[in-house]
Parts: sequence; structure tokens; C-alpha cells
Amino acid sequence: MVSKPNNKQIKNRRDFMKKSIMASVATFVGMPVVFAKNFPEGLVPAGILDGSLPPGLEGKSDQLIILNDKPINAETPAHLLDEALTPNDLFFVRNNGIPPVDVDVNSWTLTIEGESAKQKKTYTLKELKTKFKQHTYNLTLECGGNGRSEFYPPAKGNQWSTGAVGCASWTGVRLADVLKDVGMKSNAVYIGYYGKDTHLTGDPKKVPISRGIPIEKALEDESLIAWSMNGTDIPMLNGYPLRLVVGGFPASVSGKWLSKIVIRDRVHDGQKMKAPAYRVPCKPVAPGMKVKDEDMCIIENMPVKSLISYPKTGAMIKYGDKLPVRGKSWTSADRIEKVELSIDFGETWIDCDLEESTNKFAWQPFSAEIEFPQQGYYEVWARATDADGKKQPMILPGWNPKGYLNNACHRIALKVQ
Ligand SMILES: Nc1nc2c(c(=O)[nH]1)N[C@H]1C(S)=C(S)[C@@H](COP(=O)(O)O)O[C@H]1N2
Ligand SMILES: [Mo]
Repeated sequence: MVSKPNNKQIKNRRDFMKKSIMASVATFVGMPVVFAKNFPEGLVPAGILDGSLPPGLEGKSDQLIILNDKPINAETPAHLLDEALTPNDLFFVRNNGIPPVDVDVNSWTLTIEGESAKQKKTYTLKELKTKFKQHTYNLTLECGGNGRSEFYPPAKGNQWSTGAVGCASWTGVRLADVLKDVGMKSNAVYIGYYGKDTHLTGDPKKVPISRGIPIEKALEDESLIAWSMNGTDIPMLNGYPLRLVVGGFPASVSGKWLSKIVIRDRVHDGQKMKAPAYRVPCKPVAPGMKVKDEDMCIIENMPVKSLISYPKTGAMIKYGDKLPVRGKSWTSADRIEKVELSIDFGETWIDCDLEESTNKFAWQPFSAEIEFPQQGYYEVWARATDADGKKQPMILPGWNPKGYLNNACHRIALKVQ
């Protein structure tokens, strides 16, 4: 259980958030925000709203919320995740380094090697597309740090609210088919990826990120090497022209601008595999506690979660009208079993209509119509339960030093008048 913050803590936290928002605006524009201390809490700076800040989001909607420009990180507002599949221009962007420039698809290659590979082999994109059977799956990608902004004490890192998630239709070849074509030694336990992005320092010897997955995960049907997203090229910022798409695990394992895969005889030890990156305490800890590196475990399966995509928080509803509510739910288990809504802060729950899963790791849209007993302020809470019987918690789940895996119920505010 996480204890409720007191008023002073809430105020400190608000001040902290305001300061960090104002600091990022100052970074974007490269000059101080003169009256920063007066900027009203909860207001989004106009320069961000009108999309005039900052450059680097080419091919993306100006409705994305920019968290950071070096590296560029942007999330999707909840109400823009209402479509069955997330359109390419609305799909969130999480970069650890600088995307490659001047990508030439015709000369792009993918090399497989490593101490547990039977040989080193290089494929052109054309070879990948013609040599192996192509597969298309709807796969949800969610950053391990999605929801981090709600943790208290605050966790450093991108302050994602709810929008570091999206589900697209990905086309490519199975990672398993390519690994089998190369041949794996019997001691293979892990794979690691390398992409063509460069380190923020500009040092060509440094790697921004090189994560990986256990072999069993790599061999799953839904683990893809993909070149197409929603029937068209993957956007530059999402890994054009080739990326891994691994559903169910944190999206950090879905390497973008994919150029090399290593087959390892040990847990991959690339950049951001070591503690505390993408790890949580192996055993729960009290909020704010320091955790030793050796007590941090790699995040694998992502928890059950859901999000309300309609209406938008803050909506005004006419009293007497039935309100359609819609959203998305996802899990690393086989499928979502049930999504419920509450308008009385969790006292009673209303069952939603739930769409069937198209395949494992696809998100499942849900919907319901709700009525309000009288005029006033309401919150709509959504709670998903998956095939393993796991339910989302109503309050913040296990605090952890890096602020990962917040799958608390999403809630929106409404006024009925
Ligand atoms: N090469 C490379 N791959 C990467 C990253 C990166 O910075 N470089 N970021 C990872 C992280 S932390 C996440 S959450 C996802 C984000 O994918 P997206 O930007 O397509 O939404 O990509 C992953 N793959
Ligand atoms: Mo991430």
C-alpha cells in the first residue's frame, strides 16, 4: 500500500512539476521563461499547444504532447487513442539518442551474429521480405515508464502521463524464422539489438540503447522484425525502415532503426540492460527507498492496463443524456477478460462491451453507455481484468525508484449539468 501524500507533499509535488515543466519550456526555446513563477498550474504552454515548439517531430501530429526535445520524446493525449489502431502520426515517440539521418532503404542491412550464432549472416531488406513468410499482427507498444508522472516521491525520467502507448498493425517477418535461418547454438539464452541511432553526445563509439529479450520470447509468433506500420512505411521517428516489435514486454525491447541482432550465451549486457535501467525492485519496497542495483530485476511482462479515450477529461455532459464511454485495454496475458467502469469512485462497477482480441498483445477496445443520477462532478474510472485474473489497482501500484509499471486505473473528470 502506498500512503496518501499529505497537503504539504502535494504542494511540493505540484511545485516540482511546475518547475520541471517551465524548465523544459525554457530548454525548448533556448531562453528563460521570464514570469515562470506565475504560470498557472495545469495549463499547457501555448507554444507547445500550437505546435511551434520544438522542431524534430517531422511526420507527427502537432497534437502530440512534447516532453523533451533532446532526445525527442512525445506522448499521445488519451482522447487521440480513440481509433481502433493508432495512426502513424499519432503514435508516441520515445528516443534515447538521435535518429539516423539520410536513411537509404536500398542499402539497409540487418546482420545477425553473436557468440551463440552458428554463423554471421547479413540480409538486405529485400532478402528479408522475399526469403521469409510475412506476418501481420496488431501489437501494442507501451513504454515501461508510461504513467511515471504519477509516482510520489517523483521518479526521474520522462514524465509520461498516460500516452506512451499505442497499438498498430505491424507487418514483417518472425524474428524466430530469421534466427532459425542463421542457426543458434544450444547455449543461446538471449538476443540483443543494435540500431542506427547515435548517442546524444555525438560520440560514435557510444551506443544510446541496446536491449534484448530471452530466447523464448524471441521465438514467440508475435515477435516481429517489421518494416510496415498500419500498411505503410514505419515513420522515421518510430524506427524507419526496420524495427523489432515485441508485444507484451516494455517497448524498450522493440529496437528501432534495426541493423544488428546478437545471439547471446548470457543475458544481453548492452546499453540500458544494467540496473537500474528498465528494472524494478525484485521485492516490493517502501516509497522513496534506495534500492541496491543487485536487488533490481529486469522488467519482462507488462501489467494489465486500460485507458479511456472518449470522452476527453473535462467534458461537460447534459443531464439526462446517456454518455457513451470508450477506451482500450491491453495485457501481456492471453487477452483481456473484462473491463468495468465506475462513476462512484469504485463503490460499484458497470461491465463494458469488450471487443475480442485479434491476436495476442493486440489491445482490445471497450465501450459502455452510462447514465448519471443527478447533476454534478463525476469521475469515470476504468478497470481491466486479464485472462490471468489480474486486475488493475485503483491507486498507484508498487512505487519503484525509476517509476516504471504504473498500471493504476485511468480516470477522467466530467461535469453533468
Ligand atoms: N534504436 C532504438 N530503439 C528504441 C529506442 C531508442 O531510443 N533507440 N527507444 C526504445 C524505447 S525506451 C521505447 S518506449 C520504444 C518507443 O517506440 P516508439 O518511439 O516507436 O513509440 O522504442 C524502443 N526502441
Ligand atoms: Mo521506453
